[in-house]
Amino acid sequence: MMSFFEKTFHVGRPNIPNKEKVLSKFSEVLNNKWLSNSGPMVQELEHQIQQYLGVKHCICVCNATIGLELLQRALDLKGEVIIPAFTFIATAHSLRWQRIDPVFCDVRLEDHLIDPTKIESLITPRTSAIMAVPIWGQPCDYSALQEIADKHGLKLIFDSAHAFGCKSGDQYLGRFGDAEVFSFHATKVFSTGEGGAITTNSDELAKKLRLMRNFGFTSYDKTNHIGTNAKMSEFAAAYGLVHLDELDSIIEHNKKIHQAYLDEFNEFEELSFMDYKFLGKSNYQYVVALLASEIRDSLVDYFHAHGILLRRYFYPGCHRMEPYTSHESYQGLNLSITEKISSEIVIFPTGRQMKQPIVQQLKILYKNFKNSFPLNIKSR
Ligand code: T4K
Repeated sequence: MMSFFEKTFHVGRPNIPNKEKVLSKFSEVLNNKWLSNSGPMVQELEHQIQQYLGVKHCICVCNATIGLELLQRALDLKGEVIIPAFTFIATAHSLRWQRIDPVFCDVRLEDHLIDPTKIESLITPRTSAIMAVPIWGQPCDYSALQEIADKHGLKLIFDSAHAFGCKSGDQYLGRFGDAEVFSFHATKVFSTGEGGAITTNSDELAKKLRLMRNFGFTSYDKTNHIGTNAKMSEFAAAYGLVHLDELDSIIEHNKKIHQAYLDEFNEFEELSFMDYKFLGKSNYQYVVALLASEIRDSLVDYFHAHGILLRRYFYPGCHRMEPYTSHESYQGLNLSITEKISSEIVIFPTGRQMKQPIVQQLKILYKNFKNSFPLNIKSR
């Protein structure tokens, strides 16, 4: 088939920052002869993130999945932890990797966030924490979650992988609960290639996390904690320092692209784009749409055939993936909203690869899809 576009568009295509500046920073790393173990680049990045988010401590790590595991260990989580079923599988796996059982809670239809009204019935004597996810960079219902956590003596942490640069009201995410974990993966709005950070206002927790990130060493020959190697390299931090300077302009660009999708696709009743109209600020990292489940997969296939790599994040839902789906304790779950969203969701590309005229072209491609699709597309 002749491709509609000359190049391929990816969901998650990195926004590469100024190349000369990146290479110059890499050169500094080489001159420093300091490549890892909390060197000057990591320290500077942590300092700048603390300033940017207005949080007391930022502990950079090698990726968010390891960051989640490190945090769960530092807080001594055990037994069961309640998480949303609608999230990337790393949220669940980070727990199970440490033999903690994720307990899946359903989400809200309107914003895909964990539904606080469904949490209390899932709490058992084995529950040690709630780990919520500000999905698509939308703030969670922090006061409701904190109230439940306090009432039941649970820790409250956030897998904020999507939410760097987002605000709830006038507060940047990064200061809620006991701690939050961000992802700086290549596909994220702010990136260090691979990487992530744990942010917290607790001095004690931050101190423990810093030690545990580096094998538990307190001095050359002494450890006082079990630890692992979760360190970020100096090259990753150097890239991050350049990227951070460009973050606000990337978010501005994403915002315009998001608005172009809303405007261009407005005429299609059956395809609805999420509008980030919450009180606060979005990073517009994900362009999320919902489409009748009977045609969602055909749309994805059609667009892929034309070089537009739409994604079905997070189909089919964590509870429908191994090792959870086959395990008896996850049988008979009623997670109807998670299942509805995962069967209808489709993510469109954004970031610097996208320009407004390309969104207009995508609209034409969508019209062609509708014309070629044999079924009558009804509104959702
Ligand atoms: N919690 C949540 C809620 C998360 O969403 C994530 C990660 C995590 C925790 C864990 O964070 P990390 O441990 O990764 O820091 C991607 C990302 O790998 C993952 O970080 C992200 N969430 C997830 C939502 O998406 P895949 O399997 O979809 O990625 P992949 O390899 O298909 O790449 C996406 C697209 O980007 C492809 O079309 C190729 C393109 N791409 C990718 C890379 C890496 C590029 O053009 N350049 C690149 O360098 O998971």
